Amino acid sequence: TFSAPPETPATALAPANSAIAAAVREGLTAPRKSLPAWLFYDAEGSRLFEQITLLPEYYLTRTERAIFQAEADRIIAAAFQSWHQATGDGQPTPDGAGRLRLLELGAGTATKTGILLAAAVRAQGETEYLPIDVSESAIAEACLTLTETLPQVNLQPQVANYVTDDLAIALHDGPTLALYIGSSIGNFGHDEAVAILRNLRAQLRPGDTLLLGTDLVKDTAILEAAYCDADRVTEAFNLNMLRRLNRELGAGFDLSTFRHVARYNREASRIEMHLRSTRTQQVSIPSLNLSIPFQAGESIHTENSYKFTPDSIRHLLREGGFAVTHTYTDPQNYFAVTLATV
Ligand code: AVJ
Repeated sequence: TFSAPPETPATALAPANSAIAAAVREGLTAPRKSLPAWLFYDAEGSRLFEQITLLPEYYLTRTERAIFQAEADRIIAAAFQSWHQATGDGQPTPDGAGRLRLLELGAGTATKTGILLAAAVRAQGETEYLPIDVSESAIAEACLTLTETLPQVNLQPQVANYVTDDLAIALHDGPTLALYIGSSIGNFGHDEAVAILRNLRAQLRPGDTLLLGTDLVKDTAILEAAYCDADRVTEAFNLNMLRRLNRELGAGFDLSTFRHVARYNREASRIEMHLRSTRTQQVSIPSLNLSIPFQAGESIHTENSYKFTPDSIRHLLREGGFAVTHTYTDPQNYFAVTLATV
């Protein structure tokens, strides 16, 4: 039986905001201010990110897509090969046993995944796809699109947070190809990235594979332009985090007093995004009973985006429990798609 929800005053924070409140309190009261990158993705932030992926400076999405278009059939064949080597099993039987299934961490709207799914369907017909994402609306959109474009794909969506929660993937009588693409792993520092890989590894069996998409170290000017575009879409994306806190926490950020900063930290091998206060000021967040002091020039660190080399990818995967079998890249060596096996 259901009880009526308790009466809540209009000014009270919705329960969904409590994770945001905790993260904001922790990040903005620390000596070096920061906010977690997942706060970018409200409806407006997700829309702005989609716009970023279309920018001429933001080479990541289109480069990874081109790699998938060129290599998808070989990637699917290599996943079968890895399974064959570990288990001795051959191609799927007519009853469907031994079919390759695809699983995706942070599937989002799965726009690039369709290329790999289409290759799997070419190789074996019916293909199971398990998208995992925290955003129910993104998964719903992915499922809607795929149902129309690839009717031979069987969808098993799962709403879960692969960073904070243990994964629970159903057993399967054939190979699994896990996808962690789009440079999503780049938002995490080394230890957290290893933990994510181990969490995935625990759900896989010998001969299963992981396809990892990572951005590569390159010229500083190219990297910084990708995060500081001429149309200032990335600036809007960064500032939207403050707009979100104004709306959802009643915070008093004056957006005109914060500047978008994106710089490549070559020692740490990462792009760092910040919001820099142009003046000394106090920003009140009444719902958190906080007033946050800013000095002129003081910044909030909002994102890290790690850049890799073939060596650093191999080491990270090894620590996570995977061995690299194939590396696919573009002619300019801007982006790497790495296939690794358990
Ligand atoms: C979604 C994490 C891959 O780091 O390139 C794009 C996010 N931030 N522009 C990235 C992002 C600013 C993006 N990832």
